[in-house]
Amino acid sequence: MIRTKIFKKEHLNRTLAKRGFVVLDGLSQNQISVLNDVYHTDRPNCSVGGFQSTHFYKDIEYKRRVNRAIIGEFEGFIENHLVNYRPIFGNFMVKEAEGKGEMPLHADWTYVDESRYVSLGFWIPLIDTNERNGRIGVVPRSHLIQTPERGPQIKSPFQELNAYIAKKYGKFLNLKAGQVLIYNHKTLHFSMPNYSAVERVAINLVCVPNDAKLVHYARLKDNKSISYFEPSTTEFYIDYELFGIPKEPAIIEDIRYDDQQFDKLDVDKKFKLNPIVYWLNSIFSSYQ
Ligand SMILES: O=C(O)CCC(=O)C(=O)O
Repeated sequence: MIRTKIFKKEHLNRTLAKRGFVVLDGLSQNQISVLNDVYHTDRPNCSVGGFQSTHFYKDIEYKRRVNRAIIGEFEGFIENHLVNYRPIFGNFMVKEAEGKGEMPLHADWTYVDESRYVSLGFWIPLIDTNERNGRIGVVPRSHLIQTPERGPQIKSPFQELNAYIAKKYGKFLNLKAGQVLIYNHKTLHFSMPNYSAVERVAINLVCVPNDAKLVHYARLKDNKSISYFEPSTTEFYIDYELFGIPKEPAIIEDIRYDDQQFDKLDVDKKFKLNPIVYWLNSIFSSYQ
């Protein structure tokens, strides 16, 4: 049974359950400027000419500082809005100025046993976002049909249809600086390239229920299996190296895994909306 009391406010529980995401006001101007300073202070030089996440930097001390600062700034927010959730890992998501940096449609990694718990992603831009500077988009209701094992190198069953789904069912959110998109980690999302002359820095913070054990899946060996881990501490995420083999804890189990790709018919069936809702969605191109 999935615990449904995630937010203190009942209407937010209903919206999250129905759409897979909610948007709330979050950071003050002062907090935005504190976090901007944290981002810039002693930042390793890691330009990749598009999108980058500080999660994948090699400088562990920088990642630790970033994580501590983000969690520190969100403690009050989490206390005010959520019931028994804890933040486990925060990092910056950056779209370089005039870079390509499109983020294709995806759902985030699995962090908990999703047959019992809901884990949440927070995404917070530090500047106002729009169609030119790397705004984020979500696919409403996609959390209802997601696969439970997601992680590095595990192919999404939607992968071949990313562009189709984003175009037909995606909704852009023109979030203002400091606004918080909170989404079920199963919710499909994507973001646009940053065509503007200003770097777009956003925060991603992972939150899980207090009593949920952490889990991690990754494809490490071959095309037929994925490896299952139970991270014993949140240091696991700080230490993580992009596509590397996690050092701790040891792999608990290799699970047989066959790629499954949905076709357009499956997808349309799964995402099918009531025609009136579909028509309204196409008129209001954004929830903001
Ligand atoms: O920051 C972005 O543009 C994309 C963010 C994203 O996809 C994520 O946080 O998982």
